Amino acid sequence: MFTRAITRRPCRALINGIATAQFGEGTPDYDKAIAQHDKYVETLRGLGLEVLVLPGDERYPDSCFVEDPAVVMDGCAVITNPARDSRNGEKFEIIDAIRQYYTEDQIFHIEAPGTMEGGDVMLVDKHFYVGQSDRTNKEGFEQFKAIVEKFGYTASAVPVTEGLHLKDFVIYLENNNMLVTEVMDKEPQFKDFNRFIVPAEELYAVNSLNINGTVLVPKGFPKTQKIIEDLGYPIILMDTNEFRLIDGSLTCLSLRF
Ligand code: CIR
Repeated sequence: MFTRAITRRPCRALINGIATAQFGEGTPDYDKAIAQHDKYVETLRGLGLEVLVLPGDERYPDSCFVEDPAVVMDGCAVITNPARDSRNGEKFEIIDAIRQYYTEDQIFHIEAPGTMEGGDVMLVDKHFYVGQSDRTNKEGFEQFKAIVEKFGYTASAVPVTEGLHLKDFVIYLENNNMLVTEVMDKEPQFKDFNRFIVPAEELYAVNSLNINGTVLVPKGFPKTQKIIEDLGYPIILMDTNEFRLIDGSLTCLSLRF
């Protein structure tokens, strides 16, 4: 059960966020992004979460994607080491927010040469699946595993061969249900889950977000919406179009705990 979330308002420099066009091309519109972000925060609050909204930080175009510079869990927070130069400093800016909820002995750091971003980290019960991607390397994974094992968690690495982060290609919904791409459907570690394949043209909608039983789903992906509705989850459709243009999706916009 989540009770809290940390978010950061988009900054005007958002238009310079890293973009691979994996979910479509274009430049985000700042005013629309702010409106979509406000709605996201309002939605989390409507689902009962206490939401901290940090101010926009113009030094870091991608800093509204707070999921990447930290990983939070019961009793422990890990400040990551984002792989891209333009994002690496975000790890220094998230820490004051983390200190509002965690004591110094609960806060850990991924150190170079390890790299890690939270978009690669997926928790299922007490097990972390960690994407080995362009952004999270083996060293980052090993450091993370050693930290979380002290708190009763386990961790395993999952190869991410398709694009940015693990959670762009697989999302755990609860009750053993998982949304996957064709590639993640074949991942041996996921064989015992109930896997639902999101069609390639709706790739962006894999990254739907379960908040205490209600699933936030990006607007405009009817097949994925139907999969989730047929599973019996109440859903809320979210417009995240401006974030999509720079590879940002629903989970990226918050740290939930
Ligand atoms: C980046 O490339 O780092 C940003 N433009 C998008 C980050 C998305 N974050 C996430 O999926 N957790």
